[in-house]
Order: sequence, then C-alpha cells, then structure tokens
Amino acid sequence: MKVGIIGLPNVGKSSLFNFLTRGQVQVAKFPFTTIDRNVGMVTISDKRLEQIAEITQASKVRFACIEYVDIAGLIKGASQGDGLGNKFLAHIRDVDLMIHVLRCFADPDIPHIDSQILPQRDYEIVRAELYLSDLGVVERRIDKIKKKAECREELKNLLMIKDALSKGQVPETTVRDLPLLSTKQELIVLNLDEDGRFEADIKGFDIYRLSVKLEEDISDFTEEEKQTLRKDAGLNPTGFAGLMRLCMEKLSIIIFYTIKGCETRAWPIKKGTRVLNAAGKIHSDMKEGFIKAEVLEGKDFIACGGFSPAQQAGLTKIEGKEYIVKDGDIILIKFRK
Ligand SMILES: Nc1nc2c(ncn2[C@@H]2O[C@H](COP(=O)(O)OP(=O)(O)O)[C@@H](O)[C@H]2O)c(=O)[nH]1
Ligand SMILES: [Mg+2]
Repeated sequence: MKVGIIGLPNVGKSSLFNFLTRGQVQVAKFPFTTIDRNVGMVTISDKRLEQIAEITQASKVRFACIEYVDIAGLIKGASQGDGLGNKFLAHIRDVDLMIHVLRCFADPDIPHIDSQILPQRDYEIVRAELYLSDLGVVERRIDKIKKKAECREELKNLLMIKDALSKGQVPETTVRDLPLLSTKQELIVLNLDEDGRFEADIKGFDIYRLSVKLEEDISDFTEEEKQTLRKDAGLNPTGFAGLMRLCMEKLSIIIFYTIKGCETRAWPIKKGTRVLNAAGKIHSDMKEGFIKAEVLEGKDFIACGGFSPAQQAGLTKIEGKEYIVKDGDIILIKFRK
C-alpha cells in the first residue's frame, strides 16, 4: 500500500518524507529539487510482533511496511504541463492515500508562491490541478465512447462526473477503470511554526497538526518531553508516529503474522480481506493450492507461549478460504504444492 506526499514546493514535503523514512533525500529551498519521486519503505512499529518473535526466538523478524512517496513538482498549471507537469500526476495515480502538506510556517528565507501564508488558497491551487487533470481524463473517455450505443449508461455517469469536476467538487459517481486523482483519500498535514499557534483557515477535513521544524529541534528529546512540547505548541501530541497511525487507519490496514522456520513476519492487508487472498500475498502457490488455514489469535499465542501449547489448549481454529482475516491473527496456510 502506498501513501503519496503532495503539496506546493517548499511546504516541507521532503523534510516530512525524510523524517518518516529517515532516508537521505535531498532537502533544499529550490523548487523541483526532487526531480523524480522519492520512494521509501517505512516499517510499522509493532509491539505484538516483538512479543511473538521473542517466543519464536526468530533470527529474522520482518515488520510490515508502508510505502511512502515524496511527489514533487506540483504547481499551478501542472495539469497543463507546467513544472513537472503530468509526470507528477502520474505518480499520484498509483497511491492509495494522499498526504497533502500545507505550509503554515512563515519563514521569509524559504520562498513561497507569495509572501502571504494562506493554506486554504494553497490547498485549492493543488486541488484545482487534480480536478483539471481528471477533467482531461473524463473528456477523453467521453470522446471515445460517446458514439457507442452500448455505453449509454457509462456516458451518463461520465457527464455527471464531468459536471462535478468542473465545479471543483469530488464526483459522487464512479465509472469502472477510470483513474481519477481527486477521488483519492486525502489527509491534510498542516506544517506549522515551532509554536504551532497559526490559525489555519482550513476546516472540515482530516487534519493533522505537525511542525517539521520543531521535530528537527527536539529529535534528541525523550518521547515524554516531545509529547509535552507538542501539546504546549497546539500540535498533535504524537508527531510522526501518530501521523503514520492515522495513515494506517485511513487505509484500513490490519496486520497478520506468519511463523516459518527462523522467520517471524508481519503482513499488512486491508480490513475485510479473505484468508485466500492473504495467502496469495505470501505466495501465489499458497493461493492456488489453498486447502485450509490454521488460525490463532496473537494474544493467545503470547499468553500460551507458542503455537503448540495454544493448539493443545484448543485455541487454534481451522478455517476455509472465505475466512476474513482479523487484526493480530497468526496464520498457518496448508496448501497443495
Ligand atoms: N521554518 C521552517 N522551515 C521548514 C519547515 N519545514 C521545512 N522547512 C524548510 O523549508 C525548505 C523546503 O523544505 P522541503 O522539505 O524541501 O520542501 P518541499 O519542496 O515541499 O519538499 C527546507 O529548507 C526546509 O528546511 C518548517 O516547519 N519550518
Ligand atoms: Mg521536495
């Protein structure tokens, strides 16, 4: 699953990405430093996995990851090819969730589209590019199908979508295989000054208040001190960790576990996934040859001190391919090779 970080230049996208991935992405004050996208895998911290791995004495412990992509080049006119133009739009196309970073810090040394800090305006500039890009997609589809009698229903929906987009609204209808950007889930991050006091004129969204600058300044502090400082500054108290949790919630991600030989591993999947498809994530052979799954709740594994004792206590269950995986399940797939 992929999360894309978007926003105007110099709002703190790469700084945020660096913190999340602790990678070495170039951060600088010129627009388009990030020529292409930066991609980083971020591990999901997981106490339960640590406890399970302690019992299995795994020599290889693999945490679940979410991919974060730092997408640069979004400026006014991008949908018409300005800046990095359609390239960045293509990058947004394959993310499952957008983090839209809005600049709320005033620093005169860091250029901005103008001297005023107006997050709502910035938000709308970026959204407008998404709508315009989507309009292009919809219009091309309309041109392609408008003469086909069998596509009348689709055409009706496309016209409704077009109407919404041209008013700058998220369309309520969908059409199969239409790759729209504006309908993607979005989470707004306000990148605030260290004192966090700026009152953004943004309302009615999932908003996360963060100060990348403050995080840089306090990175050596204890977690407790960090939380106090963030709270005092009117920011979300849990910083980047809280943001990552929110991303997981928005993506409806749950975690299941596998134990095989020396490896204990956590796997991220969407809530509501059948065990057959979860097996397919591990290996396509497991899906194709699926026979059954033996399932144990992680907390029972931990309480009993392992799979066999839990089995003996009658806590494991045999499930068929329709079983819906639950967060924390430890799963053993039986399959035909
Ligand atoms: N004062 C201040 N500067 C910041 C903050 N976040 C990022 N910057 C600086 O703004 C500049 C642009 O940041 P960058 O992350 O490259 O922005 P991007 O273009 O959105 O990727 C860098 O010099 C950062 O150090 C912040 O919260 N406060
Ligand atoms: Mg950047």
